[in-house]
Formats: sequence, C-alpha cells, structure tokens
Amino acid sequence: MGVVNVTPDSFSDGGRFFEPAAAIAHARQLIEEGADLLDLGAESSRPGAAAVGAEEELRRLLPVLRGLRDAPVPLSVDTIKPEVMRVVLAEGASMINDISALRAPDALAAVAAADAGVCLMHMQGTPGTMQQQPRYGDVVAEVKAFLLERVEAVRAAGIPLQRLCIDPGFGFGKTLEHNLELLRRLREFDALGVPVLVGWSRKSSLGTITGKPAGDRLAASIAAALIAAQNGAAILRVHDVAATRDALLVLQAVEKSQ
Ligand code: HH2
Repeated sequence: MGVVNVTPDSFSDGGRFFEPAAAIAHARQLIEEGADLLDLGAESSRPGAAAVGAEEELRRLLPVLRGLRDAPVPLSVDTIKPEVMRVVLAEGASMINDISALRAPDALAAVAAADAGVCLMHMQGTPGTMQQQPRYGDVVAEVKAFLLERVEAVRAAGIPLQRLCIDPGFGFGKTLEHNLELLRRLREFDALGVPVLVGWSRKSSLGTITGKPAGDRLAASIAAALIAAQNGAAILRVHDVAATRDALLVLQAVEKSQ
C-alpha cells in the first residue's frame, strides 16, 4: 500500500504532494514502482496535527480521486469522518482506512452502504494526546481485544469479514517498547482471522532507534517492513514503494526456495 499524503503537514512528506497534480503524479509513480493499492490521506494524524474539517478534506481529496479514476489499482482513503467516507465511496474509492476503526457515529452505516474494504486500526487516545503517556498492561492482549470488539461491531453492522483488515496502529498511543512488542508478537493477531496491515514507514520509533530524521529512515523502514512481512503482515503501508518491493522480492525468493 503506497501512501499519498495530500496534506501540508504530514510528518515525513507534508507539502510535497499537496497540489492535486503533484499528488496524482506521485500516485502514478508509486503504481509504476509496484504498489498494489494506494492510500490517499488529506488530514495528518501525527501527534498534535491540526484537525481538518470535512469540507476541506474533500476539497483536497476529490481532485486526486477523480484524477486517478483510471488507475489500475484500488484506491483507499484514510479518513475518520463518515461524511467524507460517503462522498469518496460514491466517487469510486474501494477502501476506507480509518485510524479510529469506524467509531464515529454513523461511520459503520456509511461503510456498510457501499461494497468497500475497510481497515480497522487501534489507537489509544486521539492524535492530539496519544503520545503523552501511553499505558498498557499487556499491549498485545489489549490491542487485540479492541480490534476483536471492532470486528464484531463491523460484522453486526452487516459488513462481511472478507471486506476487513486490521492494524495494531504502530505509533498511535504507543511507546517504542509497545511498538516493538507488537511487531515481535504480530503473529498473535492471526487469531482474529482477517489480514493484518502494518505501517512502520518512516515513523518516529525508527528515529529513536537509528537517531535519524524522518527523511533518512529508508533502510530502517525496510527492515521493519520485512520483519512485519515475516511475522505475517498481509499489507504494508509504505512511502517508499520501489525499495520495499525489492526487499519483499528477496524475502519471497528465499521462502519459495525452501
Ligand atoms: N499511519 C499513518 C496514517 N495512517 N493508517 C493505518 N491504517 N496505519 C498506519 O500505521 C497509519 C495510517 C501516519 O503516517 P502518514 O500518513 O505518513 O503521516 P500523517 O498522518 O502525518 O499524514
């Protein structure tokens, strides 16, 4: 899953693809590099990011979504707002990636009404406060219990299991230690019976480990992506598609050679 941030303030590439033409060109580049799926986002979720209203979010998203109508891969939209979900689904989006796991009132109904995929992500707190003091007993057990509850809520709303994937939400209300434990024990999420999506690309935990800024975390991002793939992740949400794809091809070649 290649990331296309149509934002002025995303943590690693804010402002680079804010203009529709730049976002569309970037999306096409990621497809060329081998992305199987794109995730379009118009509201940054980095800690402390400014909230964006639905109208502004749609103003950013729609020209890009329309410009990619002929794209050969499915388009996901990263949003927490039901009013945005309804519009982008009507405009041809194939998937909703919701960092709040369809918890907004009316979000379940907005997605149930369409035949789209959904990513349900775990987050402790909100982007404004989530990194202040994340706390868990057993982080894997608590994230799993939350996602199980959301999977059940989504199924009760009439959305079949085949349309879902889940995401532990790396960096969303988690310390470095929480993120590492979730990655190490990622296989435990297989018990939920839906594909697992993982996003470690360029995240601050990688900066803590390597001492490098967001623009210099490519090698660290690839290492995390490969560990996630080896631990069962089905979808990797990444900014650097070409390099991640090469790394995955090596992993797959080794696995096939056995
Ligand atoms: N991470 C980000 C945004 N959306 N969605 C899912 N499902 N999983 C993630 O790990 C995830 C996500 C943050 O990355 P990015 O979009 O590059 O940054 P920003 O939120 O600042 O736009």
